[in-house]
Order: sequence, then C-alpha cells, then structure tokens
Amino acid sequence: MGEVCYIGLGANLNDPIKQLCTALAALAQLPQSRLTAVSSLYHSKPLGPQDQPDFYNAVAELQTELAPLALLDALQAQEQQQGRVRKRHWGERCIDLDILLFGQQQHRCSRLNLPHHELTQRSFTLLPLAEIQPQLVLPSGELLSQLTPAFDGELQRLQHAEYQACCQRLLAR
Ligand code: ROI
Repeated sequence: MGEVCYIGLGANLNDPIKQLCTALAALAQLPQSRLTAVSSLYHSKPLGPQDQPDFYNAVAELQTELAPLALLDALQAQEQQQGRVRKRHWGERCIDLDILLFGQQQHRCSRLNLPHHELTQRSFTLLPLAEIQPQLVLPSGELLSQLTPAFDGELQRLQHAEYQACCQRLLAR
C-alpha cells in the first residue's frame, strides 16, 4: 500500500519522551497510513546552540497513501497541536517531525526536500533509521550501512520502559 516513508522525531522540551510518544500515537492515527516500525529511543547533545537541553530522537516507518505535501501538512498540524513554538534558529523544541525519506522520491520545493537535506549528515537521523532498515539504499544509490560508521559513539541508545511500551502498543494495532 502506498509508499514506505521515514519520519524523524526530535524533542528537548516539556517532558520530551512523552512528546515523542504523543507524536508516535498521532502517526499511528494518520489517515490512509500505517505505522510499521519504530526505532529505539536515542539521546544526543544538541546540534546547534549548546545552551539548550539534550535531545531525544527516534525514527518511525510509515506506509502511506498520502502525498508528500499532505503528509507534511499533517506533521506540521501535529507539531502545532503539541504546542511547538519557534523560539530561535536551531533552538529548543517540544517536538520536531521531519520527513526523511518518502519511498525513493526526490523532491525539491520551498516546503519540502526529499530526501531530507541533512539526513546523511546527522547521527540522530541516520543511526535510528539504520537500526530499523539496515539494508536501505538511498535514492542517491548510497547504502545506508556504509554511512553509519562515521557517527559511531555520537548517540546514546536508551532502554526506556515507558517508551518501549508505547511503541509496542502502537505497533500491535
Ligand atoms: N540536535 C539533536 N541532537 N537532535 C535533534 O533532533 C535536533 N533537531 C534540531 C536541531 C536544533 C538542529 N538540533 C538537534 O532541529
């Protein structure tokens, strides 16, 4: 059904792990879509200004029949719903939902770049993605697993009972 796409989730404000669980629950409810995999929870130092809390990150796999911009609209509506306020460039946020990949589609417009333009440069997108889909080949032809060693040690993978329970519940549906 539809396309397989990958959503990057990040949060560092207002009970960030709970924010990730709320966002994952919303992804599981999207119309014409199915949540098919979720990565472990990761902890990382902020990329950008260092005077902000550390981040929690994850990646979700979604099968969807929505068009890329319709999915983007839904993700931005969810960010609003969770009270996201843009405080400063590369600053703190209670939830960030980015489309990392949408099948093998390549798309450039003012609202959306596919693949996400920073996907291969950020440990907190690349490593969780490689965890759930190690065989993935990017539209550029690059094999994901060949890109990950450069980021070894940058990200801490967490065992978090509440987060794991939330993912199990959402994936069992
Ligand atoms: N830094 C980390 N570690 N994780 C993120 O999700 C993240 N998101 C961002 C910026 C502010 C660039 N830094 C981040 O948007």
